[in-house]
Amino acid sequence: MKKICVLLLCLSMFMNGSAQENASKMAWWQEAKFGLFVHWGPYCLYGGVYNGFQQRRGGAEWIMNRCKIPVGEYRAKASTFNPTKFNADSLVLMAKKAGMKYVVFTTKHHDGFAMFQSDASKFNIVDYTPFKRDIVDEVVKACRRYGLRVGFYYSQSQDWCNAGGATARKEMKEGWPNRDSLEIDAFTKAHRGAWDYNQFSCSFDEYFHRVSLPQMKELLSRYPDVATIFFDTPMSITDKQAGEMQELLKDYPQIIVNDRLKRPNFPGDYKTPEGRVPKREDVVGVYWETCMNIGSSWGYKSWDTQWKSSDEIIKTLIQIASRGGNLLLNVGPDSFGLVPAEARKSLDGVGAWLDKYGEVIYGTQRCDVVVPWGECVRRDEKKKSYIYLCVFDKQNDGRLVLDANVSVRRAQLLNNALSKVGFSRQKGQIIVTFNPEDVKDGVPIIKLELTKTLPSVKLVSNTQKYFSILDTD
Ligand code: JFZ
Repeated sequence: MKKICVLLLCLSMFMNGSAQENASKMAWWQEAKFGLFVHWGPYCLYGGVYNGFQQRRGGAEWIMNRCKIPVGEYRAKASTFNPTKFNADSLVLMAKKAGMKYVVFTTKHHDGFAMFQSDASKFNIVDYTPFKRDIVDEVVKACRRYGLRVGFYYSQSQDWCNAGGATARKEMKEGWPNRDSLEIDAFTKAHRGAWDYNQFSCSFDEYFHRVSLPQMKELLSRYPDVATIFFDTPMSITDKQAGEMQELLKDYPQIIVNDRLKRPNFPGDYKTPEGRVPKREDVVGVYWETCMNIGSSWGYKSWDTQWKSSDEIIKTLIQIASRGGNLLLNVGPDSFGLVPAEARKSLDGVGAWLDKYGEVIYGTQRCDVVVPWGECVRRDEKKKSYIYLCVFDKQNDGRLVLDANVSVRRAQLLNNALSKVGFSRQKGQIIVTFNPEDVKDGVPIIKLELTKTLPSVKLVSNTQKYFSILDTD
């Protein structure tokens, strides 16, 4: 009996230990809340247009697959990639000015082109183009220079130009009106999504050990300070292969890994809902990050018009903070290496707002006070807890009711320190009154200082809970 008690004690100490290690590893990430996603590669040369046709569906970074561009033709296009106006400092300073604390950069997307020098595949920015500069290296150094952490997006399974890489099947009707569409659809059906013989001239396992695993080794050995890895579309990678990839990461225990290496046995450190703010009940007790486009495509789309405004992004940031997550907001640089002006304009507005109201976002916690007129965000400090009331309801008359069993010491309108805010407590509700006329700059935000700290929230990663992430774009 005594031996069992000792064993259980050791186990609980180990579990607590790993939970504590996890919490410290995730601490910067939970504080950061807001990062820049960058999807960039030779697909930007098409801008979502092939043979004069706008691709009919999906992100422009998928154009090779959507339009079934032959490997040789795509490689030839990629060999002209020469983004002479690219400046890593400008990209990272744009993120910093927007209030972003980390950058996640596509080192290799599904097309198989590496944005870094790689001995594992010469299909890369240094060896295959007139540009010859190592873009990943320039981005990493700029992030270090300006104090942002850097993460690598890496497509570990799909690779449409290196033989043996996986190829998710898409029908021609989602690409362009190719007169051979019927024949092509029959071919991709018969060849696991592939549209070019070069794509299956060897096995996936051979590809994985010739390109995928060696490139991850190259990246980790060159940049041991990389902060996060964003794997994507697991496809048919086996647990054994995923285990080999995870084994690589064991030597870098501080790296935060997402949940897309392989499901369900590799849940990673955080969940990755895509393009949306998840339901509260779907993200209880876990770390998570919404990845979202600032336009309508991850990769540069020359005819994009659906740019999110600063106000929309701010509202999304608040909604995500209220549910305890992070926002990874994506830009797609064009063929010159420039971020579209519309994206930069929206990011400038977000940065100006965060300069004033960053305390509502950075380092905050999930708040389970749900209200019909907006969102509540929680902040815990050593001896105090605060709740920020963010009022989205434009028709609000200045009277806010919260079903919250808390006691308030002080209330202030962050938008106007001179404006009076009233509060009272009635039968488990808090009633707050403020003057909406005193708010001239967007979302009214009332900061409630509580008389007591709220019970701490334990978050776990490596959970079995995950979203049904499809292997598609
Ligand atoms: C994948 C990629 O195919 C896409 O190009 C981009 O890189 C994005 C960040 O990740 O696309 C996905 C992955 C998952 C979902 C949707 C698109 N999903 O969970 O619905």
